[in-house]
Amino acid sequence: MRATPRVVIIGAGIVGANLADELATRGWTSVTVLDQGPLNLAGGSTSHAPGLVFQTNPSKTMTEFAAYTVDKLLSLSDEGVACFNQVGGLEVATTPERLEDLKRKLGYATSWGIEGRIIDADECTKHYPLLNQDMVLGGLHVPSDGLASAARAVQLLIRKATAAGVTFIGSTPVTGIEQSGGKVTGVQTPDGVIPADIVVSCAGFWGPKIGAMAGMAVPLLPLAHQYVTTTAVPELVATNLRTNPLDPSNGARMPILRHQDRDLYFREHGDRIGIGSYAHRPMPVDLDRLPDVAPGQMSEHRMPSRLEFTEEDFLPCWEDSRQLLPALRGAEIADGFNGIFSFTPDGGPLIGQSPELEGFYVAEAVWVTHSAGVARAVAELLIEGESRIPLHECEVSRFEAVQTADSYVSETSQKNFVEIYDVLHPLQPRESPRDLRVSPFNCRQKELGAFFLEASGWERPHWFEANRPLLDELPAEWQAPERGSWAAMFSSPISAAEAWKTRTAVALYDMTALKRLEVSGPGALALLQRLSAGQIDKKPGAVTYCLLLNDDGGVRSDITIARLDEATFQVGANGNIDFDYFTREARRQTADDVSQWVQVRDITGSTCCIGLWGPLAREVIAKVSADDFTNDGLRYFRTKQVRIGGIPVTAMRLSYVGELGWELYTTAEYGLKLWDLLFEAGQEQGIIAAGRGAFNSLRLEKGYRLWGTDMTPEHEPFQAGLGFSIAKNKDSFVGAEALAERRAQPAARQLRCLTVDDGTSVVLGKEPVFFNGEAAGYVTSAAYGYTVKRPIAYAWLPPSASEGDAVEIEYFGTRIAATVSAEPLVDPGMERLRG
Ligand code: FAD
Ligand code: THG
Repeated sequence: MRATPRVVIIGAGIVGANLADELATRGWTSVTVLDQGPLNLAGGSTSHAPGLVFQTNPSKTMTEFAAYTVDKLLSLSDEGVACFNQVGGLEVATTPERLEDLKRKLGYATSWGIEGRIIDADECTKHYPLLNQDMVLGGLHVPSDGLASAARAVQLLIRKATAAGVTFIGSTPVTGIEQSGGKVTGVQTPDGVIPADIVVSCAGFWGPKIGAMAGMAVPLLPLAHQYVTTTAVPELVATNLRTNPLDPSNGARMPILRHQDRDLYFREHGDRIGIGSYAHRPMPVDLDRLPDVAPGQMSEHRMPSRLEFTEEDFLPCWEDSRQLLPALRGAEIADGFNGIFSFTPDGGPLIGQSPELEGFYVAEAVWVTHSAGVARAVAELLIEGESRIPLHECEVSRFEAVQTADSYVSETSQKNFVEIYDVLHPLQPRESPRDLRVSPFNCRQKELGAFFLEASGWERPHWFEANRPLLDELPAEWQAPERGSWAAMFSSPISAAEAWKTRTAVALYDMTALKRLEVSGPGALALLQRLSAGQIDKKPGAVTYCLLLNDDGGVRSDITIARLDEATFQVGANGNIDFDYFTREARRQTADDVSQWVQVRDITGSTCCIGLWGPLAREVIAKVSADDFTNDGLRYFRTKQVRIGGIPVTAMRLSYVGELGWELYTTAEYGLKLWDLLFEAGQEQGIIAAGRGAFNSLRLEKGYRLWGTDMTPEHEPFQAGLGFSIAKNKDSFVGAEALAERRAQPAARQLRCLTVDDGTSVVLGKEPVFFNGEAAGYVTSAAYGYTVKRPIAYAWLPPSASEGDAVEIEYFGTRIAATVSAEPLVDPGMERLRG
C-alpha cells in the first residue's frame, strides 16, 4: 500500500477530532492530532458547548453539513448511548414578523431536504409544556434537530481514530509552523518538530494565532457569549424521567428551543434548564488575555475558553426567560459563564488552503452543528481534491484583502453577533463599513441619486432616483405590478424604467465590481487551456465564455477570457476564490517549468468598466470615437483597443443584459472622464445610468446564469444548461474525464426557467418548488421580467419536469403556480446581440 501523506491536525475539539476520524475512515492514518489542552478536556469551545443543533440555514451547504453531523453523531455511540439526542427543534414566534420569517425558514428547510412544519401555539405547548402559551403565535418544528453531546463525541472519536492508527497528543501547544520553498513541512512544539506534508488548523477561535505562524490572515473574531444553567425547575423534577444515567446531561425530552425575538435559546439539563443569550453587548476577546489554565488544572469550571460571568449583562434575559417559561420563576441561576467562540465577517466558517503556503489548511469558525459535515468536506478536499458539498460559501479565500483587516473583521463580526437572530432580508446591506471600494463614477452616481448596495466591499447602484421621472413616460406595457412588502424591500419601481430604456434606447452600467485578472507570460495560454473547459487558443482579439471545472467535473466558476495579445489575457471572473485558484496554479506551473512562467494580477481596482448597452449604443459611441464599432468592425465576442474621446479603452463586445453594446475598460484615472463623455454623447438617445435591479431582471430574461447562485461546484455543466461552452476540440483540461463520466450517468436534475402564472407574484430565491405535489427542487435566482411581463424564477428540478409542466413555488407558506418555460425568454435568436 502506498504511504499516505503525513497530516498534523492542530486542535482536538469537535472539528479536529471529526477530521481525524474522517481521514482515518478513508485510509489516511498517518495523522497526528495535537492539542495544547489535555485530551480528556482540551479547554476549547467544544469543552463547554451545550450542543444545540438547529439544522435549517439559508445556505444549502450549511444545512447539509448539519444534516450529516446529526447522522454521524446518531451513529456514534457507546454502551448504547448515542452522541445525539434527537429531541427535535422548536423556534417560537412571539411577533407576526417572526412568524412570517419562520414560514420563510421552513421554505429553506424544504428546499434543502429537511422535514419541518409550522405549528400553532397549542401544538407548541404540547411539544414544550413549559411555554407561556399566551406569548406564542406559532412555531417552526423540525423533528430531526436535537442535542449533540459534543465533548463526549470528541472522546469517542479520539478512541475510534486511535484504534484506526491516528496519534493524539495532548498538553502540547503548537508554537510555530515549519515551511520550506512555499510548502508546509511540519509544526513546532516544545518537544520538537513534528514533520508533516499537510497541516490543518482546527484551532477554533485561536485560529488567527496559528494563522499568523503560517503568515495567513484568518478573519475571525473571538467573542464571548453567555450561557447559564438554572437550579432544578420544580415542573421538570415532577415530569422528567431521565432515561440515561450514562449521559445525564443529555437526557432531555423536550425539543431544543429558540426565542429569537429575545435572542435566547434553551435546552434541558436533566431537571435544570440551560439558557444561551445573544442579547448582550458584543464582548470581543483578546487572545493574549485568556485565562491561563495549566493542563493539570483544566476542569469544567476552569478553562481558557470560559470567562467570568458578567451577571448584569444577563439580567434582562433572565426576566425574558421567565416570561417565556414561567416555570423558571421557581428556579434561580445556578451557574453562568461567558464562553468564547468564533464569529466572522459574513457569518460563514473558514475552510480551505492558505493562498501562500501550500499544504497549510484551516477549518475554523465552525459550530458543533456543522462540525462533522465540515470535517468530511475537508477530508474529501484533502484526499479526493474536492468536497461533494460545495465549499464556495465557506472558502477562506472568499474575502477581499480589505475584508481581512483586523478592524473590518472586528466590526463586521460584532455586527453579526448582534444580528444573529434578527429577521434579515436577503438583500439587506451592512451599514458599516461602507464606501470601502468605489468606482470612479461614484460621485456621478451619487448625483443621480443612486441607491447603493454593497458586494465584496464595492458600492453598487441598484437604481437611480434621477430616473424616477421616467415612470411618467413608461408605456403601459412596461409597467410592473406592485410587489408584496417583502419582495419590495431593497427594490424600486424605477428598475422598470431602467429596463425599458436598456431594451429600447441605451444605458450605462457600472461593471467595475466584476473581478478582473490579467494573466500573462509565456505560459499563460497553457495555463488557461488547462484550467478552463473552453477553447482559448484563438487569435488575439477573441473573447471566450467558458467554465472552470473541478476535478470532479463540477462548475468551479464561469468566466470570460479575452486574448489581448499572444501572451496577455484578461479574465472576467466571479471573485477572489478564482483569483486564489489562478494564482496558485500559476505558481505551480512556474515552479515546474520556469520557461512556462505565468503571472496573475488582480487588476480590478486599478481599472474600471462601463457596460454601454441598448439598441442605440452604436449611435452613442460613434459620436465620441473614430474607431469602427460596426458589426464587422468589432464582431460579437471580440475585443480591441480603441480610443473614446482620446482615452485608451479595451472594448469587448458582449453583454450580460443581452443587448447590443460593449464592455468598455480603462484604467481608473480615466474612468470619470469616460463616464462623462458617454453620458454627454448619449443625451440625444435618451441615455440613462441603470442599476443592478434592472440588470438582474434583464440577465434572467436572457437566461444568463449567475455562478454561486444558479450553479455551484455541485452542478454539472450540461445540467446547468452550459454544455454549449465546453470545447469539443480540446483533449485535456481539469475536470474533462470526470465530466465524461458524469455525462454517462442519467441526469439527476436540470436547471429550469419558470415563469409565474399569475404574472405578479415575485419571489426572491431559495424557495422550494413542488412538482406533482412533491417538494422536488428549489429556486436559484428570481426577478420580475419587465420585457416578458411575468416574474421569472430559475430552479433546479428533476429531469422529468419538462417544458409546459405546471409546478408550484412555496413562498411564505403559500403555493404560487408557475410553468416550466422554454428559455431564454428574450431574444433566443440572438438578433439583438449580433445585430
Ligand atoms: P475548539 O473546541 O475550541 O477546539 C480548538 C482546539 O484547538 C482547542 O482544544 C484548543 O486547545 C486547541 N488549540 C488552540 N491553539 C492551539 C495550539 N497553539 N496548539 C495546540 N492546540 C491548540 N455550537 C453549536 O453548534 N450549538 C450550540 O448550542 C453552541 N452553543 C455554544 C455555547 C457557548 C457558550 C459557546 C461558547 C459556544 C457554543 N457553540 C455552539 C459553538 C461551538 O462551541 C464551537 O463553534 C465549536 O465547539 C468549535 O469547535 P472547534 O473544534 O472548532 O474549536
Ligand atoms: N462580463 C465579463 N466577464 C464575466 C461576466 C461578465 N465573467 C463572470 C460572469 N460575468 C460570467 N457570466 C457570463 C454569462 C453569460 C455571458 C457572459 C458572461 C454571455 N454568454 C453568451 C451566451 O450564453 O449566449 C456566450 C455566447 C458565446 O459563448 O458565444 O455573454 O458579465 N467580461
